[in-house]
Amino acid sequence: MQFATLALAALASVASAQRVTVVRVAQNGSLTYTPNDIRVNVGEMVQFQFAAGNHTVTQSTFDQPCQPISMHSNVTGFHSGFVPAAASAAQNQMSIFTINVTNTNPMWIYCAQGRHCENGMVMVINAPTAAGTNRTLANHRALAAQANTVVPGGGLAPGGGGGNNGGVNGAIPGAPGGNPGGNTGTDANNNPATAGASVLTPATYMLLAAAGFAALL
Ligand SMILES: [Cu+2]
Repeated sequence: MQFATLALAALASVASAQRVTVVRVAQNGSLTYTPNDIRVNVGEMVQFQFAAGNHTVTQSTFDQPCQPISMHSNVTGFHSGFVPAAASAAQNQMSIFTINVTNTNPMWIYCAQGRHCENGMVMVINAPTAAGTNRTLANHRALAAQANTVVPGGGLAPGGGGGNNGGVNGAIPGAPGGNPGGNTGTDANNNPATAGASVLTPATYMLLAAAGFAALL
């Protein structure tokens, strides 16, 4: 209880200075991020709340959905790790993962669990706005349906796989020499891929009392 009170106080002090956009992960057990297409200004935060299941919040490029951005650019990107919501819920708590947005380049995000990404568990922060752009969330999801999920540092996700294992495994991020280093990820303006965000908390997520959370919203 004391921890929960401290955590709430810490968050409240931050929230008073910065706008926080909340994204629910697996709302009602669905394989979704809600909302999944958001605009966030530089200096603002996005807080992912893990509502159910065991999911991740992981950054990819537009062109290679379901795979870490580090596989296809020289950007490390962010990755929440796997977050089992039930473990926190059993303690009347909620796991969250918060990023601080540091530029307005598009950030494409997927869940690295199983085939969630292939099944559409993707989202975007600051999608390209250029007239006629084909780099839309709908098109990204269509690409994701054809992808093979890769877990950062862990190879193909359970249930992933298919025909491209050889090529994919050769570039697993975190493996020695595995980062190709090329700026293959670009946005509509042909800017190199950038992480665009920093992870706010030293640990990848923190726990917060569910009751205190409701009071904030
Ligand atoms: Cu998932």
